[in-house]
Amino acid sequence: MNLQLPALPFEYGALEPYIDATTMEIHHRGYHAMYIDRLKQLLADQEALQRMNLEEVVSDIRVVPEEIRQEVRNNAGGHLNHSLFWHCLKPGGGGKPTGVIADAINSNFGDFRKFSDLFTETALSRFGSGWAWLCLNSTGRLEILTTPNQDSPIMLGYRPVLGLDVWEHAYFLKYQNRRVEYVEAWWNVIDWGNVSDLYQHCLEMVSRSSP
Ligand code: MN3
Repeated sequence: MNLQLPALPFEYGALEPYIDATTMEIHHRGYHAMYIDRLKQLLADQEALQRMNLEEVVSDIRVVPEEIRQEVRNNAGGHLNHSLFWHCLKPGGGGKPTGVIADAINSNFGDFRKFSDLFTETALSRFGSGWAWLCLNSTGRLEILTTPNQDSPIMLGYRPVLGLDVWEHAYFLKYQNRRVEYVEAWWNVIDWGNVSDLYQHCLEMVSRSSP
């Protein structure tokens, strides 16, 4: 099980002016590291769980003893969700997607504008803390969904390829209560190359797991 804080391939300030350096540092070195530290404590004497990968644990959370299940759910989700969040960001990103993900978005949602409008609407509709996602469902189709707290789409049988953190800790320092401005800014720092590669990988996994 990989319980390491993934290094960011860019400086904390590299996503300015869209996401500020202080927010990035607190988010990565503070929040994400905290989820991992707590998960290590929770799993310290759970040898069977340690032999699984984290996606397996999360996809069938009942394998976790009931007394630690909710906390493992929160912190494992926190680790997986943030690892994907960083993976989908890059300085100078954004614009329209290219590659296989572009064709998939067009065929699932009509065009990029319809997709981005629906994704933004979904991110704004999340009441309180949570996430918006672009995921593959079990048949390999793309779907947009939202999860509360640190729940992972993997818990619902989806494979996420793009995730947006809409917890206030992700934007409050720069945008205060203006989630809509944060979401608009985030479109400028998406790493569509990484999203497209992950989509391709997940599509292969889906076709391998179907009969
Ligand atoms: Mn967060």
